[in-house]
Amino acid sequence: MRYPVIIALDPPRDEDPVLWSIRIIDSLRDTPAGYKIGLPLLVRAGTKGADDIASVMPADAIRVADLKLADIGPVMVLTASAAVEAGYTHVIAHPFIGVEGGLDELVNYLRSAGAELVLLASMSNPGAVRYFDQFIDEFVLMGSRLGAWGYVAPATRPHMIRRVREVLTKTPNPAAKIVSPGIGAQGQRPWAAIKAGADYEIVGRAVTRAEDPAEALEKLYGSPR
Ligand code: BMP
Repeated sequence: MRYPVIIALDPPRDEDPVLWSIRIIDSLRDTPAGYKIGLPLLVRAGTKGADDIASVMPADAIRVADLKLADIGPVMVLTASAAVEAGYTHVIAHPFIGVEGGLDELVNYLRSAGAELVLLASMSNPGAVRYFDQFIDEFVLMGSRLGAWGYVAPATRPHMIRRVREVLTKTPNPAAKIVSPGIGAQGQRPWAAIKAGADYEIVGRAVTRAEDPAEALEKLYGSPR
């Protein structure tokens, strides 16, 4: 891993999602820390396609299934297990559904499958200020009780990343991971989230839509630090 970056594989509508993703992974190989797939890929490629894509990722890559789960426990388990069985190691869920009959069942499943929970602490879109940001402390404390591996926090609002890091210092796992989208296409500069306390920056279009993804990543992040 050369860059603390997770690449978001969101295929454009006019591309074959599997071929498109494999071309990008072939270009970047193990320079990013990991790769993230989400619904744009899954609904087009299915779990078979997601499995084919996971199988070309470097063995030690973080493989995030960005399902943004928000359902009753048993249904989240059905969805998450499809992604985990396709080779993904980290699953993103919404916190606002709460623990009982929701995230508790998801966490039990993930633990039994050797996979990790990533909870949205807030989101990168401007509208998240109105609702998500109001509950960020509670969501982080909830994640801590659940043993979450990490949190999504917005690179577009670095003070919210600092806030998550601050709340984490009051928990048994202050070194929980923070992953931050919002770099490039959403306007934030590379390294801004890392400087605010994130562990990984999530980058999609600024790299994946470039003619040469490897060159684009290098241009954004420069020499490794
Ligand atoms: P891009 O760099 O192209 O803007 O992609 C950002 C990625 O991060 C997308 O896959 C999006 O679903 C995800 N994401 C986000 O942009 N904001 C959030 O708050 C949470 C996300 O998962």
